[in-house]
Amino acid sequence: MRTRFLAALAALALSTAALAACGDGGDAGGSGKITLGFAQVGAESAWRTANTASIQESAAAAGIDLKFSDAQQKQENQIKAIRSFIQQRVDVIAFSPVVESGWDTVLKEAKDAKIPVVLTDRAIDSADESLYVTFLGSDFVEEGRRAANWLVEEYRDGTDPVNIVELQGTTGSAPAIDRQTGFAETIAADPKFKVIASQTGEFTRAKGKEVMQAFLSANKDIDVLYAHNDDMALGAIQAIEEAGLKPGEDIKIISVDGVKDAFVAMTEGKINVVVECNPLLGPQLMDVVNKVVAGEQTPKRILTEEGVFTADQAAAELPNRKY
Ligand code: GYE
Repeated sequence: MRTRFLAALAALALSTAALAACGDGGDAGGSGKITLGFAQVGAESAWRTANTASIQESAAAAGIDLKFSDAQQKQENQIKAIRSFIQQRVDVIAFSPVVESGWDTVLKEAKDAKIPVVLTDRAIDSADESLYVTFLGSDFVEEGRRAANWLVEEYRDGTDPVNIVELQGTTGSAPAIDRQTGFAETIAADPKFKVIASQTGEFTRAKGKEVMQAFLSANKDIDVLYAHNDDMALGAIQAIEEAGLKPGEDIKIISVDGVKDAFVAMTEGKINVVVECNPLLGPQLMDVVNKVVAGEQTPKRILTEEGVFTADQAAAELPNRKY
């Protein structure tokens, strides 16, 4: 009788230990694996498609149970997804915030439920840094500076005004805000550079084309297009060609991301320069998730390394592009 009681006690202790090993979030998948809830922005661009694939593949490779949600570029959908991850008691929540502000309430809920949050790709604007463990992604202000540095160099010798139109990313998103800031602060040193029109193209091809058409009909002398991502630049190229102009020549084009199609356009001389932004964040994210669950320290900011490619480098680089 006594042995049976002790055995039962031991079994109870074991299962309690197994439960504890699942972390504060519990074993939401019921499989003993780490469960990661990921709230993606949407599927607005080739960059995003590559980012999603990287996260899905890396989760599978790391044996992490991934619960994936696509917010279709809507903050309310991301908030819903995060609340549902909290309810399911996942071990870690990661997300790429569609816009910068308005996250404190839901992230406080995650914190109260003791579920760690990792920001990937895009940052939030919050005074409370305790709401997330780390932010993994690019330096978008630096990308804006790099875009402008090419322009400054390209027009170094002239004194004529340089009329720039800007296709911004999703309004209120970190990459749109920061890419505009870095670019503006760099061209401000020379008054010949003038941003004559600036509007959102929501990071999509269709909207990039539509807004470029509007820019072209409202402005006679456009020298340069600065697009916050490749998809908008590729849409704009169609609008420029349909207006009977040569992209890359009549209008110089600067873009950000570095997806394959943009490299193809560079080899055709239609885009002049691309500032790279790496979407392949999956492996680093899984690494962070494993560390967070193991209770290890991670740096508050993890930066991705990126380059700049000009049209004359495009053909050689194209076969190396992974997205
Ligand atoms: O540049 C754009 C995408 O947040 C860095 O989002 C990302 C941006 C990327 O839609 O193509």
